[in-house]
Order: sequence, then structure tokens, then C-alpha cells
Amino acid sequence: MFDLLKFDVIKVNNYSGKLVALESCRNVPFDIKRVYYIWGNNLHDIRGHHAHKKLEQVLVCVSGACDFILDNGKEKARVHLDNPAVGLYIKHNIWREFTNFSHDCVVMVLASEHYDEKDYIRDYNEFLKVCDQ
Ligand code: T46
Repeated sequence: MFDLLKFDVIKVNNYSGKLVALESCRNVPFDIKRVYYIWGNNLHDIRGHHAHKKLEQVLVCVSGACDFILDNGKEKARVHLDNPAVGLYIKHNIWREFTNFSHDCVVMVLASEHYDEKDYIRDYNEFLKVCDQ
């Protein structure tokens, strides 16, 4: 239903900070067409409530933490993201919700397609019908 990508962390002598580089078709498994980021949510906000027909994404919690609840129409999984060196890779036809946001949570998303509202499935019953096909 999903993969967790573990990115190489680069440490530079004399600095305590770290660096991760993300590259199309190398450590990110598709050509990146769009990057967006989400922050400023309240702890109990629940975002998402949709699936995508075609879009693939890698989601990185670059600051703080949050939980993703993923659903392929048959089973659900909850994934806690709190590490900027880990990417959650989600392919198409996965219903997603995300919640449990820390106050400092920033989620960066790398997407395989430009934004297209027609790619969304926002009705859960319609999503289940697509999963059955
Ligand atoms: C996902 C999670 C992690 C745009 O205009 N351009 C964009 O690239 C995006 C992503 C959104 N929007 C507009 C469309 C809506 O009017 O921003 C509004 C909220 O979008 P959405 O309902 O997609 O937001 P989230 O946070 O529920 O979901 C998004 C992604 O759509 C989704 O694929 O996995 O972030």
C-alpha cells in the first residue's frame, strides 16, 4: 500500500546540521513535476479525505510529526512520520487522511503530476467502486 524511503543523510565536517538531497528518478521513484508543503495545522485537524486516480507522491515530514492513515479499500495502515530523512511513497488509488499534527509540523510533498482537480476521488463510495474494478 505504501513504501518508506530511507534517504541518505549527508553530514558536513564542522557543522552539526544535516542535509538530504532528493532527485527525480534516483531516490525519488518518479519525475518530480510539483512540490508543495503544508504547515500550521491544529493537533486534531484531519486533512486529505481523498484518493488520486493517477498521482504518485513522496511525503516528507521535514519538521515535527504527523500521522497518515492510508486505505486501499481492503485494509488500513497508520504511518507516523517524524524524520526528515524518511519519505512516505504513496501510489495512486490510496485513500489518505492525515492528522495528529505537532505544532511545528511541516509536510513537504513531491508529486509526479501538476495539480489537477480531475485526478481527485473525493467520495469514499466512489473510491471503493474504483478499488473493486
Ligand atoms: C495529499 C496531501 C498530503 C492547489 O491549488 N494546488 C496543489 O498543488 C494542491 C495540493 C492543492 N491545491 C488547492 C486545492 C484545494 O482548493 O488547495 C486546496 C486544498 O487541497 P487538498 O484538498 O488537496 O489538500 P489536502 O491537504 O487535503 O491534500 C493534499 C494533497 O492533495 C494530497 O494528495 O496527499 O496533501
